[in-house]
Amino acid sequence: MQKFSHAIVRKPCRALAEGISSGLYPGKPDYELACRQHDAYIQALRECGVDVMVLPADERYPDSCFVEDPAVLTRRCAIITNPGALSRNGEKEGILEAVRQFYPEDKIERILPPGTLEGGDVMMAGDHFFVGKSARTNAEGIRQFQEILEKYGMTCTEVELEKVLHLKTGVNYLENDILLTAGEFVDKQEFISYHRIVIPEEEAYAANCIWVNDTVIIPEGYPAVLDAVRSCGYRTLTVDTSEFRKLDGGLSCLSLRF
Ligand code: CIR
Repeated sequence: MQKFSHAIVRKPCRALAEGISSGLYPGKPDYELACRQHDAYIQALRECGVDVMVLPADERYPDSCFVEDPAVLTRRCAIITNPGALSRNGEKEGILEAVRQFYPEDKIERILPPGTLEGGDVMMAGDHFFVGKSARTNAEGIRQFQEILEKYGMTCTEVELEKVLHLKTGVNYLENDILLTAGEFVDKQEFISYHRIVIPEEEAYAANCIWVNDTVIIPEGYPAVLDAVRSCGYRTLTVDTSEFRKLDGGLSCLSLRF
């Protein structure tokens, strides 16, 4: 199934090592290695049939390679978010420029202060969206997001986060009613109607896989997740994300797919 034809990524910058980190995965990212891993990531997206727009590194924003957070791109509109992390808030302007090349001005919406929202808290399941209330995404951001979706005939469900950074840190939709779930999302009422693949604690990071046109891209080094996804019948590709993991970043964070 061909669903995504485009992706937007931004090259990691040298300031990457100064990005926000919870310390869950220790160490500072190595810039050169991060660039090689990022190139491999782009290659994997291309193998899934998407045309990848590669934005230049932006040294002003250490976390700017995580392009998923300043925008949400849907079939019907683009939403420029208002990232809750102060050091990242300005990333929205750079992503707006890129988004303008794909969406007409009247289909570009914005989350405005005091609302905050980051794309990592938004999981798309067809025309329905799950949105995490987190340290980065507040109630007003979710209210605005819901209002925008309604305007375009789409819907959303709010999910209260307890522990993780973003919603998609722990739950990701692989299409076909299948979810990858870890930790606090395994038993969440909101996901009960889906077929849930439960990820063992020691592989929780790999809950953040991405479905791209019937291929699932999985972080390298998570054999239980790889097996589970393969047994659902998906073609799989693996990409090493060790340097992005040190900043709590995963596969979904590194691109906007649409
Ligand atoms: C941050 O804390 O904002 C970055 N270091 C990681 C962002 C990861 N993005 C995502 O989960 N969508």
